[in-house]
Amino acid sequence: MRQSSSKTTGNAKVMNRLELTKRLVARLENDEAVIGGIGNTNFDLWEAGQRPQNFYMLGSMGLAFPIALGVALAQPKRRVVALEGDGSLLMQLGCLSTIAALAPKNLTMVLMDNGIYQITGGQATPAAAASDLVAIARGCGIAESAWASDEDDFERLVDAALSAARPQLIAARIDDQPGAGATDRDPVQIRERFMRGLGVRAAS
Ligand SMILES: Cc1ncc(C[n+]2csc(CCOP(=O)(O)OP(=O)(O)O)c2C)c(N)n1
Repeated sequence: MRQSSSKTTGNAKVMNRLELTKRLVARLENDEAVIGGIGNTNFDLWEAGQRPQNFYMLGSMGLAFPIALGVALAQPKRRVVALEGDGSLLMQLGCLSTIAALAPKNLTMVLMDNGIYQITGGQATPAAAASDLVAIARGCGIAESAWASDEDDFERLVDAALSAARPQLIAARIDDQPGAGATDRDPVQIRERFMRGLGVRAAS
């Protein structure tokens, strides 16, 4: 029997990662930590304005949400936001169950879904054809997971997430544009700046 695709992004508008990242950063008012995933989420976070509370993951896919989970647990009074690409999340889907089980009150996940591995040449991800990552997140136990229907809806979801009491996942369909900025390729400097930004390292 032929099965129809279970992908249900509905009428979600195709948006732009940099535009959404700028809108997100503009709504931060309380020294929130922001974790950018490898590659494009990182690059657009950098371009949206550098902050000492930003961490830019280099090298490995799928670690933005797990790193953000650690920060959220370590600093429960601080809001933590993580930005990740769809291909990277697919590499590390198990983190969604871990996050649902630990249920930090202060963690917001933003998924930038272009359906491709843009930075390595635009290969289609398997999820693009068949899987709905919001449905997967809900199935993992992150009940408050939603597709943003457009930019205004994205901002509304961000505002709600920043005062929510359960982990949130906001997914956005995005175009195939590469990231705009380019982070420093210096992991030690990135880590040290972030730790100072979070107040766990004295300024030197
Ligand atoms: C574990 C691992 N596998 C493969 C790579 C090579 N790689 C780096 S970025 C990337 C694609 C990332 O895709 P996605 O997260 O969807 O972001 P996009 O490039 O589409 O913005 C790949 C395959 C890597 N860095 N780490």
